Amino acid sequence: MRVAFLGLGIMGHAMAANLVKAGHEVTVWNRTPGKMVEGAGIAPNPAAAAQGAEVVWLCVSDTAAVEKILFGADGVEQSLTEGMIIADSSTISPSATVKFAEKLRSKGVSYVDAPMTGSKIGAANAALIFMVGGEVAVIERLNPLFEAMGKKIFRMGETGKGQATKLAMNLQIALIFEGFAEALTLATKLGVDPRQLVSLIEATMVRSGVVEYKAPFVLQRDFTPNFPLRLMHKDIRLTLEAAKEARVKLPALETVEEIYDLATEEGHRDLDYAATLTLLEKWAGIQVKGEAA
Ligand code: NA7
Repeated sequence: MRVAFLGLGIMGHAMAANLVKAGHEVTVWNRTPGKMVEGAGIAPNPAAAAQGAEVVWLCVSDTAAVEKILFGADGVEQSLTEGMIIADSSTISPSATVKFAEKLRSKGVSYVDAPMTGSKIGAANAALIFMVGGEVAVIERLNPLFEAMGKKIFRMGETGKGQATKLAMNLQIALIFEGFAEALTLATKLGVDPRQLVSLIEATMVRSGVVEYKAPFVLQRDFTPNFPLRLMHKDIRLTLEAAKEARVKLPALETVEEIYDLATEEGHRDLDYAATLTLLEKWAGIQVKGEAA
C-alpha cells in the first residue's frame, strides 16, 4: 500500500521501518528534519507526504501535534482524496479524535484511532497490540499494515473508542505501579528485603504483568526510559480530562497525578515513569535496594 508515515519518534520510527520491511511504499515526515527510514521516501511537510497516499499514519506526542499535522499550514488536509484513510497511533484525547474524524468524514476520508501497547521493544519486533476504533470495513483494509507492525488488533468500537481504551489501560499501569512502589517503600522501611517481597508477589495473586516487567529494572535502580515519565504524565492528564468531560471521578489517579507533577519538578520527566519511586523513597528516608542491606 502507499503509506505516508508522520512522526519518527521512538515508536514511529520502528513502525515505519516495519512497513518498509513488509514491502509497502512508504513516505515519511518528521517535524525535526534529519530523521529518516531506510527504504522510505522523505517529504518536507505533512501535505507533501500525504500526496497520493492511500493511508496516512500518524504517531506523534499529543493532541495538539495531531491537530496541527492534520489541519495546520501544509497539513494533511491539503492533500486529502476521496477514500483515503487516516490512522492515528498517537495517544490523544478521545473527544478530539471524534471531532477530527467528523471534519474529515465530510471530505470522504475515513479515520481510525489505533493507539498501541508493547513499548519500544514491541515496536521494533512488530509485536505491538493495537486497540482500534473505526468502521469494521475500514479497519479490514488496514489489516496488512497492522500485521506488518503488530501481533494483535482489538476493535473496541467506533472511532474514539481506541483512545478511550488506551486511557483506561494506562490508568491501570500507573496505579498498579504506584501500588508496587508504595509496597516496596513501606516494606524496605520496615526492614523487609525488597527482593524477597518481589519473590512473594510473583508467587501469589498480587502478581501482575506490570510488576513482572518493572521489578528487575527497579531492583537495579535502572530508570532509563522504556516508557518516559513525561508521556505517562501526559496520559494521566488526558485521562483526567476525559473523565471530567464524562463526569467520572478518579480519586486515585488524581493523587497519582500529583506525584507525577512533583517528579517532573524534580527533573525526572525524561526518565522512566518508574522513577516516581524515588519520591516515595525521599519522603520515607530510605532507598529500595536489590541487594540485601
Ligand atoms: P517520542 O519518541 O517522544 O516522539 C514524539 C514524536 O512526535 C516525534 O516524532 C516528534 O517530532 C513528534 N512531535 C511532537 N510534537 C510535535 C508537533 N507539535 N508537531 C509535529 N510533530 C511533533 O514519542 P513516542 O514515539 O514514544 O510516542 C509517540 C506516541 O505514541 C505518543 O502519543 C505516546 O504516548 C504513544 P520531533 O522529532 O520532536 O520533531
